[in-house]
Amino acid sequence: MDKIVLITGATSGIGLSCARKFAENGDRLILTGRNAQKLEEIRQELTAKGTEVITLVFDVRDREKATRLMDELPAEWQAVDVLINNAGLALGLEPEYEGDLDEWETMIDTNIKGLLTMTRLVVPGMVKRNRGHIINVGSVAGDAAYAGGNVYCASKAAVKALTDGLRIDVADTAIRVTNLKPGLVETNFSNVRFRGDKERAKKLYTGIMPLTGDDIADVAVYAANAPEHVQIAEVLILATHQASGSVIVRK
Ligand code: NDP
Ligand code: 8X3
Repeated sequence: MDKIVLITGATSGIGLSCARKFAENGDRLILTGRNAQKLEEIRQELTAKGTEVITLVFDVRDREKATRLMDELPAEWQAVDVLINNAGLALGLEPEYEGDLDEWETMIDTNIKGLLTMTRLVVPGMVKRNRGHIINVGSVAGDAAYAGGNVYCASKAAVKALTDGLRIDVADTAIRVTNLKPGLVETNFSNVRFRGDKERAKKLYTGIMPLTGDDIADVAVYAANAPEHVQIAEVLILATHQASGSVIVRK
C-alpha cells in the first residue's frame, strides 16, 4: 500500500494494466513512455479516481533524457519503491540469417540496454534506503528460442540473466527482484512485431484464449505486496492451452 511505483512503457498493454492495477492498490505512480498524449490521458483517468500520478516522457533508449528527467523528479517522488521494467518489443519473425540489423539493434537497445539504464538510475537509491523491488518483464521467450524468435528470445534470455544477477547483487539488502515471464498476451505487441499487419497479429490469438495485460498486472501486484520476507523470484504465466514458447494448441 502507498508505494511509489515507476512503470516504463505505461502507455499500452501490460504496462497500462500495471498502472491501473497498482492505482487500484492505492499506490502512487510514476508513469513513463514515449507517447505524451497517451500518458496524459492515463494520468487524467487515474487522478480522477484519486491516484497521485506523475508522467515522464522519454524513450528508454535515450539515456541522457532518462537521467535528466529522473534527476528532476520532485524530492517527494525520488524514493521509488517498485521499478517495473516493462517497456519492450519484438520486431519480425525472420530467420536469423535474414533478419534486419536495425530491428535487432532496436530490440537490444530497448529490451536490454533500456532496462539496464533504468536499473542503474533507480536501484542505487533503493540500496541506500535498504528498500525496494525491481520487477522485470521477461518472457517465456527467454526460456528457449522458438522459430524466428532468435534476437527477441536472446533479449529476454538476457533479461533473465540480468534479473538473476541483480538478485545476487542485492541479496544482502531487503530489496526483492522478480522476473515475470508471460506467454501469449493479447496487447499491441504483435501489431508491433508484424509492423502494423493487424490481420497477421489477430491470427496469433485465434483459437486460443490468450492472457490479458490485467492477468500479468495481477501477478505484479501480488509480488509487490507479498510479505517482506517473501521474494517472488520468477513467475512463468501461460495461457491454459500454451505449454511453452513454441507449443500453442489452437482449437
Ligand atoms: P505493447 O506493445 O502493448 O506495449 C509495449 C509498451 O512498451 C508500450 O507502452 C510502448 O510504447 C513501450 N515501449 C516500446 N519501446 C519503447 C521505448 N524505446 N521507450 C519507451 N517505451 C517503449 O506490448 P506489451 O504490453 O505486450 O509489452 C510489454 C512488455 O511485455 C514487453 O517487454 C514485452 O516484450 C513483454 N512481453 C509481452 C508478451 C506478449 O505476448 N504481449 C509476452 C511476454 C512478454 P509505444 O506505444 O510508444 O511504442
Ligand atoms: C512475448 C511472447 O511467445 O510471442 O514475449 O515471444 S512470445
